[in-house]
Amino acid sequence: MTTVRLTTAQALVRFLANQYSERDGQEQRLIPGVWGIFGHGNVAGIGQALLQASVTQEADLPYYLARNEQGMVHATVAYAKMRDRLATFACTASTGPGSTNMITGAALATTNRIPVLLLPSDMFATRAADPVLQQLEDTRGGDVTVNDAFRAVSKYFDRISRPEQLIPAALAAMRVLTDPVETGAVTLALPQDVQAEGYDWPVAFFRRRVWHVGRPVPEPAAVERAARLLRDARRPLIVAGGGAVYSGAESRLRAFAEATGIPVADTHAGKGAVPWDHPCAVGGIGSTGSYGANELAKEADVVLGIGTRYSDFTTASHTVFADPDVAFVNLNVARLDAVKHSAEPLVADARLGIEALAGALADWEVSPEYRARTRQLIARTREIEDGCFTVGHGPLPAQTEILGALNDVLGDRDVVINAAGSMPGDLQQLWRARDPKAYHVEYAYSCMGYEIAAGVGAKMADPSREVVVLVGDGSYLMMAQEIVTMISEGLKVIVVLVQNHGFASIGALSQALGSQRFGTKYRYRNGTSGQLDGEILPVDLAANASSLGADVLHAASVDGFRTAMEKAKAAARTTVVHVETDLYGPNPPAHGWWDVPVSQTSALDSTRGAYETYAANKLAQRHYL
Ligand SMILES: Cc1ncc(C[n+]2csc(CCOP(=O)(O)OP(=O)(O)O)c2C)c(N)n1
Ligand SMILES: [Mg+2]
Repeated sequence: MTTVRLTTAQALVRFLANQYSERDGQEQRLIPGVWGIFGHGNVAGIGQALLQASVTQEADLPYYLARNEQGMVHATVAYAKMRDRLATFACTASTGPGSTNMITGAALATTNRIPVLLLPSDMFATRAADPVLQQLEDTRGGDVTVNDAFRAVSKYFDRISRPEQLIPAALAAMRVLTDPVETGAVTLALPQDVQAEGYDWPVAFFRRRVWHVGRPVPEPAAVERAARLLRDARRPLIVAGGGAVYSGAESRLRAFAEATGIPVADTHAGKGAVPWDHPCAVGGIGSTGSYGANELAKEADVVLGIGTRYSDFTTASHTVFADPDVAFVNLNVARLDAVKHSAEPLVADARLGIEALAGALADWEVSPEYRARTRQLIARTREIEDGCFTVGHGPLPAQTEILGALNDVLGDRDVVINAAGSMPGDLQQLWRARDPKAYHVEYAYSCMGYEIAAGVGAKMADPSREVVVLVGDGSYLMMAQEIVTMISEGLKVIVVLVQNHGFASIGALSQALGSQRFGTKYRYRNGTSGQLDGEILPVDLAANASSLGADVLHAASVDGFRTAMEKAKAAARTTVVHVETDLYGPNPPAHGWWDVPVSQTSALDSTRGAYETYAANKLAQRHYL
């Protein structure tokens, strides 16, 4: 056997540079680069290996420096999401805090089912100098380290305590990353001494490897059963989720909807699979869903879920589908999702599954009355949306007016990114996406701090698109530092910073649940009440963004915002558009419920009142059995 002597880290770098993914005959690099922040643990191991690779050109694996380890995982998720999960990055972090900073990112990746390869550094395998700086000393066991916390949020975890363990572990990692069912965070913990240890590696370990990303075919009998259910349906509804986008099923989905007349509602991850103005598109569904989609969901007798995991926001906490006899057909590559709500499962790739259903239902369509009903609901929905865009609120604009203006000024291929706060809900109802990559809202983990870091990854994934990060002041304060990475990497991103001095989202939720917006404003502590409801704080987030290297534009009105956006689009550098909006809305009218429990017993009138409403709403909640 021909071998080559390398350190474990050098071997890993060489291995990663030779991995490819392939779907439908199209190959691309699976891991085209490595994000990192160095410290002890990786500076001399992976750090040396990456330097050597770039100096000697023995491996093509560029290195990108992030400012926060959580941020680099978010950037990686955004990149992989834009690339339909066919490419991702590796992320290397130093021992202890550097590594555990990645855990939130890992959880986000796994929740969203997006591949990321995490390489936290770990304690000495030899334990020669224990306890080393940043080492958790656990009296329960000598092999416990902080990296064990990754196990709960990783789809694959291994600790490489000897160099040769890397061979099976690296292969397993690639298997999981490229498996549409299994994918998520993959973590290989790398003890710092093992990273630097030399070993004679079989040369074949480094050969070019192509990981075929499959399209599992549906079982003919399952197609038959699913088609039978749909044929009998009088008021069917499609719920399009992220799986429809990741599998590239958009054109099939449009054609299927057109041919059958089944209306298509979308989740955050599925928005844009069918363009907003398509005759079958009825908009977002669920807790923050649109009027039309939720009305159709109430009446639906058969729901065809395509690539959806049915989160509580999608089902309005199990209330949106209200027909007592509603039945489900779930087309999903993951059996986990296919069987949800006692569905007739169609376990398959979304594109192939739709093709099969289209074939089986070629001579079938919904009634003309149902098509008319859909048209009528779409028209009413449009009126509601247009109303949100033109409320004429003052003196500060309403957020919905800003979103309306943004919708106007952006092109079909421009990407909007968002994750947490009041914007995801507003966007799910109001955003008019024509392209599935144009709507990039992370709403599985809804992680504050994703937005700006994700802007970095999305722009890297497709530099030909304008990337627009929508970020609230709360999320901005949580993680804005990757603006510096945009500047250093020369990535032009537009950041729309929506300043409302607190949490519009959780404030409104708190109010609705009887908690009186307690602790949801960024205010001075009030000497009289003792609460955080004093004067507005003298923070200047625009100055902060400017200090990080971005160009900054201010907008004080909707028209001013349009002008600023035109300038930002014309700019070559990362530009932050700072706009103040009213913390109190108005936001779009709610057409769905979200189950957030209210205290059953309370000394406060507001809570007692909210509990009565809660208990009444709860009556509509059901299992779909
Ligand atoms: C990391 C994280 N912490 C807490 C939350 C809970 N949370 C959801 S929205 C929100 C407030 C967001 O504030 P901001 O970004 O200003 O948006 P706004 O609600 O004002 O639109 C909070 C605290 C979260 N989603 N993520
Ligand atoms: Mg805010």
